[in-house]
Amino acid sequence: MEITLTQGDITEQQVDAIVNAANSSLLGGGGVDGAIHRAGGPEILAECRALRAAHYGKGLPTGQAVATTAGRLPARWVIHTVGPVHPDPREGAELARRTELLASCYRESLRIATELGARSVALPAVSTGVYGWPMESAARIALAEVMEMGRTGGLDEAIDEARFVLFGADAYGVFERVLQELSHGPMVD
Ligand code: AR6
Repeated sequence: MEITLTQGDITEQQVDAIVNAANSSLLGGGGVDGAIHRAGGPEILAECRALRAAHYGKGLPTGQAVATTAGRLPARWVIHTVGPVHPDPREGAELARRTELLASCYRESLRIATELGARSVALPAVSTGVYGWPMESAARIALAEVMEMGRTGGLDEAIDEARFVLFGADAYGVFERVLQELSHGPMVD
């Protein structure tokens, strides 16, 4: 499995599965979620409502993931995951607990992608918008988790490409630097 980085709009990615930074309600919102529902059309929301009526009466818990159709998007599936809200620094131990939940979003999303047979997956920087997670910290958690899964989770055979799609040059630059560091150690001038 290759980890790649792209700057752009996740709804335009030609991949098998697109990961959505959703909320527990699964009924839409702003940011990536709003863009995915707008571009994908009402079929996605209809499947989300059906999931709420069946298995997720109380909503999708933070750190978990679930798949629906991708509607009109150039992908086969949308995998909805719910990132954690970045904790207030005064909340102490919450940071460790929520860091694990953010890693879990990527783990669960890629596990479901593998179950579906998706060979290429586009991933957003979950929790870095409305949920307030600082980009550098989020990049480390996301990239470390996906790299680890590539090494130990059997993904190397199952998935060809995990493509992080970053909105804007700043986010792209942070992911690029962190990926370089995690792969080869810190950049030296
Ligand atoms: N393509 C790629 N990245 C995007 C796009 C896009 N079209 N649009 C925004 N981003 P957010 P969260 C970036 O807020 O923090 C929603 O209302 C954005 O710049 O979408 O997990 C949900 O319904 C940021 O870096 O997700 C939830 O209520 C990253 O995607 C809540 O927001 C994530 O930002 C989830 O908040």
